[in-house]
Amino acid sequence: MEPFSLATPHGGALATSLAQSLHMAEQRPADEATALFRADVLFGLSQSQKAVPPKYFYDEAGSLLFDLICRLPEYYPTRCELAILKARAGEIGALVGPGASLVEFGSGSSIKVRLLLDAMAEPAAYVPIDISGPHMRAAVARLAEAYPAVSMVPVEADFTQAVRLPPLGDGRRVGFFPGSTIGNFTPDAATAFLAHVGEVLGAGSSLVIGFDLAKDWSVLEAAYDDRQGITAAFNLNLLARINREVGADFDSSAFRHKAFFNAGESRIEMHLESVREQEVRIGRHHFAFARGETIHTENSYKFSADAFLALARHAGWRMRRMWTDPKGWFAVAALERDGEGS
Ligand code: AVI
Repeated sequence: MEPFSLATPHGGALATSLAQSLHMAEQRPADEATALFRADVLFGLSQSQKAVPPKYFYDEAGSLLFDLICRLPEYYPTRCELAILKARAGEIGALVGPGASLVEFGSGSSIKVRLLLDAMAEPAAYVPIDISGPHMRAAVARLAEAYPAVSMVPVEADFTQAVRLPPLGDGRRVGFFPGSTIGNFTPDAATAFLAHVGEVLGAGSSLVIGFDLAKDWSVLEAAYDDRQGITAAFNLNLLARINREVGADFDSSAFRHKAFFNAGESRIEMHLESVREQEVRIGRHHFAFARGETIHTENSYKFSADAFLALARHAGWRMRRMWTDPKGWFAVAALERDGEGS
């Protein structure tokens, strides 16, 4: 099996093997999850470019802040993607066919999935996979009321790790990976992840995936540094979480949010910049920060349609359809596993 890199800002460093970790991530006890978090933080802060993987943004507060980000006037991806899904839901439902199970990777508040469930003929099951258990369970409870005929099978797991699906019967499986979360992986990790998704979903599956398109940098930078400071709070919340769960002594007021477009890599980078020289302690570990030094917390890649297609092809998927919003800022693709289907 291919090695599979977690979505660290620099990728590869936390490479793990799917073969080694084929246990169900949702069975991981809380203390084991905390030990992993601590190890990732210690490792990340020991690098010459300090870094913390973006998956740790999403504790309860971070998930709520992310929901607020999605409603910001500057943060266009959610609005553009919703517009595409609304306009194309019928076409997507027809492509998927009747009786399919919908598997959402990183489901969050499970809002966009309603558009697909409404458009699908007799969906059999909805399987949200998310690292933020309480947030996901609240969302699933709301969905269960609205879709009583659909089995709700939430899986509390880190979807960047090896995940095994619960038994879902014989129907077709359709993956759903909206929001351009694929852009939070390095290109190599994105390819490995899409290949992994193909293996998780199995033969005959398809994947509906959203990805953000390259555009004017001023639009991009405003979307990741909003005027209300919500994205800054989202980024800084990571330090509060590290303090609380890992026992660090970060002074959040001594760091500031920084977001910029790296044109060479076609990605927005988010960092936390130290506003002064300082030292941070985690147990017996000490981390020195120079003034202006940063912790790299997230990459958000912006694709051309061709670049995305090439990436998907390397991962064993072929394009069936692709749609964009009227401004051409965001795209949704319907992919199908190579060598299968019509
Ligand atoms: C989840 N992900 C696709 C978001 C993005 O746009 O990269 C996370 C985010 N970070 C800051 N704002 C939104």
